[in-house]
Amino acid sequence: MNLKLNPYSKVENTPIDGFRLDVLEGLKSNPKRLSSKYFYDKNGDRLFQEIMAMPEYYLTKCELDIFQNKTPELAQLIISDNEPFDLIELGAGDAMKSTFLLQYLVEQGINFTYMPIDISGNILSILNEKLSHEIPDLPIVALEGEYFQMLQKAAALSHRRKVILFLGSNIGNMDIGEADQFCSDLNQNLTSGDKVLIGFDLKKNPHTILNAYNDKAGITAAFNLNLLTRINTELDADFDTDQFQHYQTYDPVSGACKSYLVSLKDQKVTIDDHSISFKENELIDMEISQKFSPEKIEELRKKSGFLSAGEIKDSKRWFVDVAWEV
Ligand code: AVI
Repeated sequence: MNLKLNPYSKVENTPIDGFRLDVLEGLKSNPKRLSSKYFYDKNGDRLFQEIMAMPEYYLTKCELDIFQNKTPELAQLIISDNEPFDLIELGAGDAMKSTFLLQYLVEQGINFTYMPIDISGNILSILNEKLSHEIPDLPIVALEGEYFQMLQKAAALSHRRKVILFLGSNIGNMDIGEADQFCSDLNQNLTSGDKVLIGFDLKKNPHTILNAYNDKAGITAAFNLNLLTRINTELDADFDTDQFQHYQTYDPVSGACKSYLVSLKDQKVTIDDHSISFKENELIDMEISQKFSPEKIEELRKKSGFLSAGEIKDSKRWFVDVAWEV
C-alpha cells in the first residue's frame, strides 16, 4: 500500500495515558524514580531549547556540525539507489539538525516522506508550522506518541523502505540494558534494506560532560524540577519545588551521567489521594544520559543484529552519527 499525502501536513494524535500510573509507581519504589520522558511538557520543551543553546551543552552543536557541514556524506549513508523511502525521526523535537538533511534531500529531488514522531504534541505542531514554511515541498506526516507504537503506525501507513533517525543522543536517556532492548526491538520492527541513523555522545574529558549537565545558570536544575511542577498541575499534587535540589553525577568508567533531585527535608507530598513520604536527603532518580565508547556502540550494533553502514563524527570527534542496516 502506497501512502498518498495531500495536503502534506497533518498531526496524528494518540493520547498518552499512564503518566499518573508511572509517577505513582516510581515514587512508591525504593529508590524513588521518575521517568525523564515526562520532562517534555510546554515548559519542559522551552527549558530544553534553553539547554541546547547553553555554551556548556556541546551535544547539539556537535551534531549540528555534522548535519550542517557534512550533509552530502550524511545523505549518502541513508540513500539506496534512488529508491523512494520514508524518513522516520524518533523524538524529532524541533528537528533543528535534521532540517539541513531534509532541505538537502528535497533539493536533490529525492523521493521521500518525512515522518517525525514525538511524545510532545506541542513541539510537533511547532515543527509542522516551521517546516511547511521553510521547506514547502516536503511531504510530512507527524505522529504524536511513544516511539514503537508510532513506528508501527508509520509502518501501517506505508510499505516503502524506511530510514529511522534517532538523533541527539536520545539513546543515552536509556540505561545500557534498555538501549540493548530498544535496538533489538528496532531491528525487529524493520525489514531487509531498512536503515537507522543513531546519534551517540562519545566519552570524553569528564569535566566537559559534567559541565554540560551541571550548568551554572541552573537551567538543567529547572528542567528537572519542572517535572515536579508538571505533576502538581496535571496530577493534582503539592510538591514544594524549593524543597528539592538538583544533583548531577558522571562516572567516567561506566559513562553514566545521572541526575537526581534531593529532598531537602523530611516531607510528605500528596498526589491526588496518595501520600508519599520523603526523608531528608532522599533521592529521586530522574535521568540517565549515557556516554559511549566506540567499542560499546559496536557491541550494541552486534547484539541487536544490525550491519554496519558507515558513520560520521563532528570535527571535535565528540559525537558520532552511526548508520546501521537490517
Ligand atoms: C534529550 N537528551 C538527549 C538530553 C541529554 O543530553 O540527555 C536531555 C537533557 N537532560 C539534561 N540536559 C539535557
